[in-house]
Amino acid sequence: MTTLPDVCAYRQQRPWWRDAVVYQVYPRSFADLNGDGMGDLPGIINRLDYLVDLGVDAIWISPFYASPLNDGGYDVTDYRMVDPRLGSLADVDALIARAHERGLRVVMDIVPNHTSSEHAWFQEVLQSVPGSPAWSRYMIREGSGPGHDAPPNNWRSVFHGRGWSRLVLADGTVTDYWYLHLYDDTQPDLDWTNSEVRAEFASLLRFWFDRGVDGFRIDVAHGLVKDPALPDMDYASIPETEILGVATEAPYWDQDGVHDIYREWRAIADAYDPPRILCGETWAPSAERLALYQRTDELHTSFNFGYLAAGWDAERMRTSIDETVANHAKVGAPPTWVLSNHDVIRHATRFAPTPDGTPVTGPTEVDAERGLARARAASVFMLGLPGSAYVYQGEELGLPEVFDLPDEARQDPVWHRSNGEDTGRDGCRVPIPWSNETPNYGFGPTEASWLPQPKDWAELSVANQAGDDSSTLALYRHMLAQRRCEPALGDGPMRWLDSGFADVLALERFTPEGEDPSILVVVNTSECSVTLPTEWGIDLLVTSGPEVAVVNEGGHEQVALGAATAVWLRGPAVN
Ligand code: TEU
Repeated sequence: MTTLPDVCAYRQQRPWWRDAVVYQVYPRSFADLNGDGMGDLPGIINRLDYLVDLGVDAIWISPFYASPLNDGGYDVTDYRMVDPRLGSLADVDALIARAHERGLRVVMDIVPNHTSSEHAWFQEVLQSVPGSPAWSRYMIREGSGPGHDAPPNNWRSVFHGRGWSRLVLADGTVTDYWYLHLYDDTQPDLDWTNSEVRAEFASLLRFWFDRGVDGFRIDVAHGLVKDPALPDMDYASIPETEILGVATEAPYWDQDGVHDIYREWRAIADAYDPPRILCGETWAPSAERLALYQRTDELHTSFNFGYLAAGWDAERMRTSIDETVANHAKVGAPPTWVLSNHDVIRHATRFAPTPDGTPVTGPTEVDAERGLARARAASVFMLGLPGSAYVYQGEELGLPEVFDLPDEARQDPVWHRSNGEDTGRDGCRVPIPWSNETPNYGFGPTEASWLPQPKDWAELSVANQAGDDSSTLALYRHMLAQRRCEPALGDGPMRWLDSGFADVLALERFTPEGEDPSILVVVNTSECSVTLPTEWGIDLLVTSGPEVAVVNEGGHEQVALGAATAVWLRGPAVN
């Protein structure tokens, strides 16, 4: 067993989550121990040493509750039970214990916006007469128009198609009522004005906190409360550039009332010793609105999707960083950063150039090599930003998005609901290649794999990268080890430096006390090599790729930073 080295003494003085690098495990695709082709909790336990060697502080595990898996586990039938295909409650206990022994924290995922339609509460709806108390736990409303055969309003599902489905009871009675599902029609939205719903989720938090879980990532944290007037949504106003269409103003997103729920949850989390943490999957229309969720009596952190959406574009990255840092400072919260997760195209592919220069929003031809160089640079830059950050399983291997999955293998409801127009999110969920051996690269002990892996993944496997100093895995390990012991990194101040080039972002990280060396975090998003100012020195701590050299111009040593490359430089002590 290996244990995580302590973070530097300076950082030990503040709560872990302010600096943490949190590794997202998508459990079905991480490691399969029982050989059924689906990753499981014992598989995660088996790979904890890998995560310790990688140097992350915590793992966040996407849902492993009992579920029919219509939406990869984000459709929960029983929030107190583990999907038997993934393990048992005893496995959760063992996972927490084994992780804690190694110094790793464990964050679970809670899904409060909706349940599965197979959840006992929704089954009760289907068995009872209109207006029964069971109905008031969900967003069920009378249909409009003659015969009530039109939905109550025009809201759409994030997964394409209508956001409402007509309620048909278990005995086949077609009612005048419709239920809201902002996602799949097997994911009915709960009604958070119902006190039983509130009490149940408070009880669920305690159930898992009592077992030792360190915190929760809250699914669709911005969506629980809906405008009670249910006004139509103005879909025409959503900008075309809007990534995923969920960070926009809507009568079902980011309603003020949602903050009351998190005040209640924070009090629950704070009552534990050590206090448990809450992190929102919060899509907000602006950095200002996002920061409100991190007020001192609400969530500890939220995902910062504004930065993810900024892409590989220096100007947009800089604007997002400025807005994020300024707005988080107003509420005293650390910013967070993320580039990939189980819902978006992996950033090694998303940032890749395309033949006609159009952004990668779906299957397309890309320059994968350039994409990987950019992704590595983007990650080096992100992990130097102030606050905490998320790493999605496989990004430390530089995995690309898998665009060419056979249609019959696809499982994402987005694929089915869009009639194949939107290929969905399966391409970022392909099981991890651990070894370089086929059939499934050590994902599990049999040939089975719930999604097929590409033929050329042996070279991207952990086994192949582990001994190669130039690999993406080696880069992440080195970078995370440096980040742990540099007081100026993690949470703390930053200031911009002028690189002299619009496409080269440079910032300085330092401790307010100024006793420690500052760290310069620099990324070149252009396609040309640039020479950095002499004053920045040549003490290279981390380099994202091979195109970094120390050159001597006119007797001064300077760093020449290649295209699509990022570095951390150790600067002088500030003050
Ligand atoms: O995602 C919230 C969300 O709205 C999007 O990220 C969404 O998945 C995407 O737009 C679809 O194209 C969360 C989970 O992360 C996601 O996996 C779930 O499917 C969703 O909630 C529903 O629970």
